[in-house]
Amino acid sequence: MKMTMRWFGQDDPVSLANIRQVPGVTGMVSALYDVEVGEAWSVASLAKLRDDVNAVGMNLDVIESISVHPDIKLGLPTRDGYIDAYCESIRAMGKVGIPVLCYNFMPVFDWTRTNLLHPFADGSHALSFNYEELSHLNLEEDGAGALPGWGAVYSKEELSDLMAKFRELGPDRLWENLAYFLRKVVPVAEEAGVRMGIHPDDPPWSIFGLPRIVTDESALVRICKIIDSPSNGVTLCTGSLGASLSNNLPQIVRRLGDRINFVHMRNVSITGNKDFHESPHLSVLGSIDMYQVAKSLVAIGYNGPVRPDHGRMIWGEEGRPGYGLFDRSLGAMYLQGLFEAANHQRHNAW
Ligand code: DNO
Repeated sequence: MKMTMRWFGQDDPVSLANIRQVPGVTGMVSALYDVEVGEAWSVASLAKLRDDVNAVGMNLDVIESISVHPDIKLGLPTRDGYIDAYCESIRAMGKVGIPVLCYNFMPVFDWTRTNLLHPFADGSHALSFNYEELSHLNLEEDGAGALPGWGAVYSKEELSDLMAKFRELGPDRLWENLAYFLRKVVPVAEEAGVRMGIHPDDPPWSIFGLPRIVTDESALVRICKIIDSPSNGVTLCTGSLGASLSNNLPQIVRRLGDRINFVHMRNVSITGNKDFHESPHLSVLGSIDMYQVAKSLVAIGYNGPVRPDHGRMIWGEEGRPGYGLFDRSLGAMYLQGLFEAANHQRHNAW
């Protein structure tokens, strides 16, 4: 595997120069943050991003993400124009030589938490999710700002309208719209030499009555079967899938095999039915056996990008929730230790 880290561009309080100093991290995961959802990404802007990353001696291994316009998810007549733009962005990635694209197909909201400052006894904090608390939120009345992390994203009217449309759409038509999208974009990705990896829904269950379909092993397998191509793959996110006890991560890794195009590794502590908080990466501090995940990835011969996912905020660092430098760096080192051990165990007879 290649150890990578996410970088949110020039406005990220964590600099490329700092990430470069994390031992073993060779690749960067990034995106263009000044393009409207639905617009095509230009070769020139992507080449500039790649050059900025190359200038510190690292590779731009992954684009996370190019957002899928809601009209595509809703299957509206306008979707074809947005899909054409998406294809153009994928072609631009190919031209610039960026091999992996992470995207998601979640309606309205991407990752969802009820608290961005869940406190730990040691003074650090992380993100958490409580189903009961979520069910008391009335976003149509209070706006998206009532949901931590989604402040200024939608106006109240936009939000009510979108939520109503997706509730009416339901999961079956969302599946149809995902298939429609994949049938158009995957051939383009194949030609461009880009491997796509759909990100599981986070958390992996329906929220606010909105359909969420990328939640478990059978959904991921179903997606891979829509088009049987290495360009139509999965982002294995341990923290998203692992928030549900019914997801057996080592089994999912073995079942998906070479259709895993990207890996996010983080741990969660499950504290109740649909309740969890994020935890440090170590297996003993959360509900996920991270070594079993690393071992399974080594067993399938995974050699693509891996990134430490959300860290806690520690040592007084302030910044983007989940994306400080310090705890993610500890995560990167721990994860590399796990992979080193798993590789030895597999390849050397002691
Ligand atoms: C959260 C991330 C997600 C991810 C998207 C991919 O921290 O893992 O926001 O980037 O779902 O499209």
